[in-house]
Amino acid sequence: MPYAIYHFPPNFRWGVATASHQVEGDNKRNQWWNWEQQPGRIAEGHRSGLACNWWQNAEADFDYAMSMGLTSLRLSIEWSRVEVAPGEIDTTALDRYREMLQALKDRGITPMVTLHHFSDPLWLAQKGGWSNPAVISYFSHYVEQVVQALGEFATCWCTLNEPNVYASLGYIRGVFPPGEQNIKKAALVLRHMLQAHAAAYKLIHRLQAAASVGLAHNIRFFDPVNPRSPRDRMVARIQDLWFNRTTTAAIWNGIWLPPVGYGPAFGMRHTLDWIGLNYYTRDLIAYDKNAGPGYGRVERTPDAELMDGGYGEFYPEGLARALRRLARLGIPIHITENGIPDTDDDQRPRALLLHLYHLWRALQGNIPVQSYHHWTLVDNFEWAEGWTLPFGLIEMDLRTQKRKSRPSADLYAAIARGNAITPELIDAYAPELRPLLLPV
Ligand code: IFM
Repeated sequence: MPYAIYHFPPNFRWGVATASHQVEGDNKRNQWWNWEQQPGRIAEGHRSGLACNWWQNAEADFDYAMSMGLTSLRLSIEWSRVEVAPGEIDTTALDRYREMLQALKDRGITPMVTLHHFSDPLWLAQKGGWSNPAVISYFSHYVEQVVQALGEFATCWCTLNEPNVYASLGYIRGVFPPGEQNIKKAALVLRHMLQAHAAAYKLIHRLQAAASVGLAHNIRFFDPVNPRSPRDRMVARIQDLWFNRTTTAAIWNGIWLPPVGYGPAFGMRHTLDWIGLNYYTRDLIAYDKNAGPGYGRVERTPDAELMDGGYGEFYPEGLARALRRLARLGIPIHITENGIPDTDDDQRPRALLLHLYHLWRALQGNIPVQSYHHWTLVDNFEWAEGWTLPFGLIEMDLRTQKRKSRPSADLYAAIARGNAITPELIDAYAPELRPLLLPV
């Protein structure tokens, strides 16, 4: 019987990731809360409501994270709680975040603090949000307050979560607020976000000598349905440029790619100490002149395995591909998100093992990955999809707030505690992977 253990590096960090609006509850002062009240915006008319009640009791879930042997937790600060009106800081909100970060410290968990994860104060949205160039100085002011108040507890800062997703879903597909379909504006929004990132990077380093600053970048592959078709290849490449390449080109190479800009991105080069990877899936793209912006239509091959709720193709190899791509930057990588929506947990154990196997392969190739954060600990509010896509290792009953561990939580805990994938875990959770992971 072949026996091989997939060991991870000694200081590798295992964690989970969350975002304020998805877990805190009662975030009534941001643009998402408003959006949720509008009919037809969220699947099945769902609302974030009390979410996972972290504002009152994140500590109960921190206990779960600790009991699983996790050593890192990515959470975000809710701008609309901290800055209730332009320039008006609510110190009691900052106190609550200090309390949460202290609670993590008490449990031996290191925080990674995201400063913006999709939700904006309503007052900012009313001023045009990220399409208004003034957002860069508004964001800097907010970041300054947060870093000064929380710097005692955190040194790892993630400025923005997925600016490419924010711009695409809010300004091209129109399924996130403000619900626009305007490519020019999407490009402007992305440009301002990246400029705000660069400004925040410099500011945080001025405020905190030990700071390590990065950004969580969502990479989604766009592969041509027919690799021999020049038109399929062309539209797949356009989507890849817009979605995947503009962000790192600006904040690492210091170059604006169209349509976000043209030529040098002054003052933006090398504004990353690390890059965060959020990886979930890929799309196969076919040329279709009626498909709207980009002329690409998403297709699936008949044999493609899909994730629940239309979340896309199950494609774990993409994680290794994305890591190889990011390795070209030559800086440390954190996997800031990776996960799968799966109510009955019949795909997640295999998904976890396969994604971690591809991560392990990347590590063997000396790709400098320092941590893995699973999305997510507890089922939470999945934006326009409401509560229909359960990503949690732990299931939550929205009505009672009762938590129930899924088998994947035990699997992930065992991997984190042992810092390895063992044959026993493969046999117990996904024996069908034996031929791939333990070949004779
Ligand atoms: O829930 C989201 C998260 O807020 C951003 N990245 C993708 C996750 C799953 O869709």
